[in-house]
Amino acid sequence: MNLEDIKVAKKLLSKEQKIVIIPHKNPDGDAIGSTLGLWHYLNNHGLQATIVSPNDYPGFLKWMPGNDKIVNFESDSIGAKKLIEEATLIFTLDFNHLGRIGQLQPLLEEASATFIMIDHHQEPSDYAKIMYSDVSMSSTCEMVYNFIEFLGDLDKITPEIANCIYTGIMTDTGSFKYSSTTSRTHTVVSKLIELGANNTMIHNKVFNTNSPSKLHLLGCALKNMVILQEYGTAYITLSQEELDTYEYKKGDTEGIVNYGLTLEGIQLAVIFIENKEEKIIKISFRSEGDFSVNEFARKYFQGGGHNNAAGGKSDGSLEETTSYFRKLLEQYKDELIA
Ligand SMILES: [Mn+2]
Repeated sequence: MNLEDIKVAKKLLSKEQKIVIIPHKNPDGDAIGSTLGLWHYLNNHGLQATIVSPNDYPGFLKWMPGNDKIVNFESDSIGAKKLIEEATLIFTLDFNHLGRIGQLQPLLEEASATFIMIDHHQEPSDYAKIMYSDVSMSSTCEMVYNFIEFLGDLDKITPEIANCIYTGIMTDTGSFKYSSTTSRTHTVVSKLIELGANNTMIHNKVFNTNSPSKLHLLGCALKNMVILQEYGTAYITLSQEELDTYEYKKGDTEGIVNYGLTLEGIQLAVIFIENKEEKIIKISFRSEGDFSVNEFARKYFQGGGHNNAAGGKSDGSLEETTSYFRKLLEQYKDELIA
């Protein structure tokens, strides 16, 4: 954020505003942590703000303080619509393209509010008056911390805010191990603990709430894993039938894709998940090193994300999608085993 943007943001927040904060569809720890962290900050500041989520999110994120105040568009579309129409200021967090918010897209396109974007994904589109976009950041939560610092308010970070922001940094960095984790990330996290973040509690709430069926689903996924050592690639499939067998709930497949990368010599890990209702195959990509799954997902699977973590989808069947994927790998053989 440059000085001019900080000045404009300060000015906007010094006036009475009707503020709406929006995370992306299928919000993850970073999306919910950053929106709630910012929400607490604005509220404590005496500003009127509401979070509107495009849809529901996993239970392991619902312990965060303020969670019960989040308006879910799917269960209260009339209320959500009114909030967005009447908003004077809209923050969009952890995404940079209005195509990432599902059914909220037309509402935001027509909104008369001023937009502020805080995000760390590539290729931001141009809809915000203030664009705090930085792909070098570990997480949007780290950027919300910076945003509060830019406004000169680090001393206003309460334990609630610290817990929310810590959660998003932790989940987006794979517990501080991805290459996006910098010394600055650790400095921020250290500050957050000083300010009251309870790191042990957060790890327990996020990671130690598995259900037996979720672990059984993980077992099924690992059994299904196909290892293509000659391409440095491992992929997992989960059919709708398998999801149903193990009583799949939102969030149950989160993180499974990463297991492929724990194999020696594997650079690219992918999971293909059938969604009969939406008639798509949802895909997550992870890579180690230089292979850009962002480019790969953008080019072939209607998606994108970061260099080492991206998502996409396919309209074909599970079998069609994996055989298309296997064909594509031939072109990338050299890159993948380099
Ligand atoms: Mn993020």
